[in-house]
Amino acid sequence: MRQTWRWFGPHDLVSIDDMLQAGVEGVVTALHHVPTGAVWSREEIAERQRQIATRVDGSPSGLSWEVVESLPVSEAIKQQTGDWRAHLDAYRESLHHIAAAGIEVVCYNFMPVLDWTRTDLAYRVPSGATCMRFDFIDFAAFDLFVLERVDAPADYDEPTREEAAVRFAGMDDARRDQLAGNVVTGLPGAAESMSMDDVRGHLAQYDGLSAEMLRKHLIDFLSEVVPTAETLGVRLCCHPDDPPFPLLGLPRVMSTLLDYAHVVKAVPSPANGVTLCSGSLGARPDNDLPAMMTALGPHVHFLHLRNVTRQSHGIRGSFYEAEHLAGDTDMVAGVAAVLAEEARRRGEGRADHSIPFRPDHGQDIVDDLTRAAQPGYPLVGRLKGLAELRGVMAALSHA
Ligand code: DNO
Repeated sequence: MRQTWRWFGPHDLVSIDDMLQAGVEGVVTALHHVPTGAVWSREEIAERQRQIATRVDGSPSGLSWEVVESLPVSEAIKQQTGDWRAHLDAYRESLHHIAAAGIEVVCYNFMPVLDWTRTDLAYRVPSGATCMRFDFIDFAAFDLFVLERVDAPADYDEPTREEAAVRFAGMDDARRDQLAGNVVTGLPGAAESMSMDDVRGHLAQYDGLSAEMLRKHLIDFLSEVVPTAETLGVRLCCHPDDPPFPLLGLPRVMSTLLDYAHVVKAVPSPANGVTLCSGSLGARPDNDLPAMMTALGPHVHFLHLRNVTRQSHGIRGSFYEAEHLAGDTDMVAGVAAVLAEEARRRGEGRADHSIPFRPDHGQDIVDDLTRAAQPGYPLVGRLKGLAELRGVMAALSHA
C-alpha cells in the first residue's frame, strides 16, 4: 500500500515539508486552475512536478506526483451536449501529456453537477474535534426552500418535508447562506464553483436525462478514452458518488457494487478501474466495504481510506466523518482485503501490486482548529489518520 497525500498545489497551506514529516511517499494532485474541458499542457504538468520535488528551502524533496485527482469530466461530456466531442479530444490529449510525465493513475468522477456535498464543514463531535457532515434534513431544506426546485416536494416524504420546514424556519439568514454556500460553491477539488443560477441552469439540462442515459454516457466516455489510456499505460479509476445516492433529482450511477461491476464489465481493460473510497461508499448501509474491495480488487487502482458514522437508517441519510478507525466501516477488515489483493497481484506478477491510498479527509484536531486549512483536509487530522492506517498495515503485514 503506497502512502500518498492529496496536495492542492502551491496555495495549499500544508507544505511539501509537512508531508515529508508525515512520512508520505507520493503526492496526489491536479491542475485545479485549468478549466474543465481544456488540455493539461506539458509545461503546466512539469511545473507542478517541479513544485512537488522541491522543499521550502529549495532542496530536493524526493517526492513525486503519483496520482492525478482529478482529471475532471465536463458537464458537456456527461450530458453529451455542446462541445463534448472537443472535450473528449482534450481529455485524450491530457492523458498523453500525463503519461509522458510518468504518471500512471488518473482519478475522475461522473457525478452530475455537484461533486462531493456536505451541509456542515465544522460539525463538533464530543471530543471537541470538528468534522464534515451531511445532514439529510438540512439538505432537503436547502432543496425545498433555498433552491426552491419545482420537483423537490415529490422527492421527499411528508415527515421529511415537515422536518425540513421546521429546520429551515429555525435557521437565521447567516446559516441559510452558509448552507447554500456549502452546497453550491464547491468543496476543495470540485471542478466547478457554481452560483445558485448555475446550479438551476445545469439542473434544467438534466431534465429527462435518466440514470440509464447517464450510465450510457459514462460507458460512451470510457469507450472513447480507455483505449488511449490503455495504449499509454495509464490506469483510469472512477471515484464513487459522494454521498452515494441521488441528490436534487439528479441521477447518480456510481454508488454501489452493482454500479461498479456494470461499468468495469462494459469496457474491459486494465485502464478502466475503480477508486475505492471507503468514506463515500460507506455512507450507505447496504455497501459492505471490505466485501467490495474483495469483489472489485483486480480493478482497484486507487484508494481513499476514511470512515463515516451514519446517523440514520435509510439509503438516503445523514452521516458525519468519523476518525479513520472509528465509524461504521470496518477499516481493519478493509485494509486486510487490500493486502490480500496486493499479495494476489504479486503472485500474478502484476507491476501495479502496490496500490496507492491516501488518508482521506480528517477531523480538525489540536492546531487544525486554529489554522485555516482546506475543509476536510487538515494537516494534523489527516496525519493522525495516516498514522493509524499505517499501524494497521504494519500489524497485518507482520510476519
Ligand atoms: C473529496 C474528494 C472528491 C474527489 C473527486 C474525484 O474529498 O474525494 O472531490 O476528489 O470526486 O473525482
